[in-house]
Amino acid sequence: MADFSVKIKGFIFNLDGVIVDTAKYHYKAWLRLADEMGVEFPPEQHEQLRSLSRMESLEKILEWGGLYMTEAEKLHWADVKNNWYQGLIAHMTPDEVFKGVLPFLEEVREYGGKTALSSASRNAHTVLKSTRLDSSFDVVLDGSAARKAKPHPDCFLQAASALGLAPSECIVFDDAVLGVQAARDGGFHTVGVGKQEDLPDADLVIPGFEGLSLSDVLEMMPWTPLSMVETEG
Ligand code: GL1
Repeated sequence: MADFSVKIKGFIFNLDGVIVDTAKYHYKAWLRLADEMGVEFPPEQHEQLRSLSRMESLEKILEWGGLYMTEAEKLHWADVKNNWYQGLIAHMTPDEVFKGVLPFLEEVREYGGKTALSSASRNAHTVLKSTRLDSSFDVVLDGSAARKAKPHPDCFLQAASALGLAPSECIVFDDAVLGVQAARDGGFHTVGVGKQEDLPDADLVIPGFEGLSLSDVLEMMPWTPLSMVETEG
């Protein structure tokens, strides 16, 4: 095995669009809401909502449409969107976990790495349950945790702290520009999940986990010498 100088012990994952294909359901529900309000919302614009909480997303849509709502109206419409979204995820199955995720998590465990899921979604636990991932992570933080919004690194700092690790010992996997920025600003190593051109600030960009082993990812990271988690004992 290569000479490993950077000890990576923690792996922190975003949920929607990284682990499961739920970003498309969020888009559908937001699109329905935008339609109701007469706001244009092409798919590429959804990029700007990735990583934002429910209320922040609604406020962005209102801003695009130049619309004003009272706090009570916002709460109402955020609820309406959430009901539509919950209708869409009600029948999710384990098949909707992205290919390659389960073997990757398994490999992380074999190497003795710790895992955390950090999502801005308040539905994260429901999604994990219906896709049978509810016992796949050592730590799960969802959108109900009190924290500053991305690009503030709070969500990842809390995850690292719950794992008992320093940011420099962890890799964050995120599919959004804001997520990558938050992780970088927090001192984490970053893997963007998606397209290189969309995530230029990530240390490494992968299209997904299919066909990628943990060592593939670590070897592609821009560190020399390579790094690997330390196994116990
Ligand atoms: C919220 C937003 C979604 C998405 C997720 C984070 O989810 O509504 O559009 O940005 O956060 O991935 P939720 O409504 O489930 O709390």
